[in-house]
Amino acid sequence: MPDRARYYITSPIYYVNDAPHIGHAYTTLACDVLARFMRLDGREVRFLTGTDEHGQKVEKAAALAGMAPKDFTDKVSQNFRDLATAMNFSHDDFIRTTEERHIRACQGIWQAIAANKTPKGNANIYLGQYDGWYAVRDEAFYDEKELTTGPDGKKRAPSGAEVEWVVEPSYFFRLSDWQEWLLEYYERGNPDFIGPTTRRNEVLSFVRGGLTDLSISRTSFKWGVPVPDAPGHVMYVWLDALTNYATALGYPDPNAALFRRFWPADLHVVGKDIVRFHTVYWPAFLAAAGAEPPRRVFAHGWWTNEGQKISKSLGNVIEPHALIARYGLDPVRYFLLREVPFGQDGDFSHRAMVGRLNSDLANDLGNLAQRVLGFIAKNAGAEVPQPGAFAAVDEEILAEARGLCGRVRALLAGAPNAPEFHRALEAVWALVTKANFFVDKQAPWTLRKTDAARMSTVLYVLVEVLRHVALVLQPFMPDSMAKLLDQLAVPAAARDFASLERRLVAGTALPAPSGIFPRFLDDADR
Ligand code: ME8
Repeated sequence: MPDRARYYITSPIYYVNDAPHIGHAYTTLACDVLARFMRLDGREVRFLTGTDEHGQKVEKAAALAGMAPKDFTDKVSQNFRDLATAMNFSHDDFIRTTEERHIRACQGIWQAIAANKTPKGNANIYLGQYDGWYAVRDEAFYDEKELTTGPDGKKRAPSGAEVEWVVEPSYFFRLSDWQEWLLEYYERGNPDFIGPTTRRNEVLSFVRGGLTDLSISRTSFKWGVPVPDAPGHVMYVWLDALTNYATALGYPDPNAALFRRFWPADLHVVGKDIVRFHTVYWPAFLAAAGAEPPRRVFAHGWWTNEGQKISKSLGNVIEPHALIARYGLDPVRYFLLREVPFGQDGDFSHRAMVGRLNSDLANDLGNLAQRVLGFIAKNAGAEVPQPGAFAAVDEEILAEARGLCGRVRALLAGAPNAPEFHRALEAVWALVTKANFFVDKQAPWTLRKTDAARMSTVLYVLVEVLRHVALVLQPFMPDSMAKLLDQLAVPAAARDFASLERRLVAGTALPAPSGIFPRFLDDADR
């Protein structure tokens, strides 16, 4: 059973410097599947996504496009909303950091941090001067020791981003005073805070290595949230961006109903590039502001395209709308979460995509549904068959079907490695494979001539198995599974996970079946 009645999940908010690509779709897709799963599982869910619109990187992109930052961000943010619609995301809120509610939240968190002391009794914020390296692409400050010098003589951050030397007056957050507090939090306070384990280990060793104070205001440009009572200072874009997770629940209003209901976040899903911001800076900012840190941050890996890094300059950006048009939405959703273990890097290739579509979806699941439902339509009165007494083999596969949701729940929500989408889908396919064997072995087409009552029982077992599979797969492939559940005549009110306990009612009329996953034919196959 879920450990809490409520569930708050967030995706990163994406920079509006560029068009959305498959990487952005991937992270929010993972959140969408979890949000849908938890809703079906009876939890009250809040799922947030949105766009990150301040900072030097966006200001530069707007200038390059010859547009005022606000006009530019309006336009690009809309592209992310369109992506969310095209991907069938079920977010409850879409936040933009240029909204008034967010400016208020940022200034509120700043004031709360400033009003409190560090665990060592010092002021959390002090005025100083930043003399150091900054990478606009990452919107991140780097220590000299983290940089490498390329053959072109330019210094680069570990991400490959170019850095520039910055000298400017700046407010600092006394992060150095939070080092022991953070280590205590990772090790004892909340051992499940960071997943997967590889990332957890990296963060631990980074923090053990010592933390330097963090510059949290900039004075050399204007596109940001004004620091309260500090003319000329705008907030560092990461303090601004991270605060979005609180803004969306009504922070800093102490009476905000959503904040009281849903804080702290159950899960921030992020890419591995932004782990440090979410697992070092964010819990420290929150603790300094007197708010509870999130329960868990999970960092997934990086997609490449046909073996190559995805980048605009290489011209190989995978555009989600094009993928959906080519393969269909649900196959894309399935592929992204099935192909690569969540947390590891993965490669997108046309071949792998078509392999999954044709083999897992069209052959295994599509074919199972089609052969069972097609057979019933033709030979068993086009209605839910009447079962007789179940044989041991029937009981066995039915028990496996009844246990499916629990197995998937453990893989999606049980620490330490959750969410493990690929293993959850493997668990579903283990049952699909078993059901296909069951059809072959029981051979209803033979029973039709020799033992009609047994045929009816076998078919009943199969539609029940299909019902479990379709219900549990809804979060992954909502449209296709709605279609399959329609074909099983499962009423809309019986599609949550509590309804897994029910059974199909013999004699219910079944509509004419039609294929759910057409095979993908390459031009060469046509
Ligand atoms: O970092 N493979 O925004 P961003 C997998 N605004 N995921 C990828 C990817 C790839 N090739 N490319 C991008 C920011 N992503 C900040 C976040 S949150 C408070 C602020 C995904 O537009 C991945 O989730 O650069 C990564 O963390 C995110 O996009 C970065 O998006």
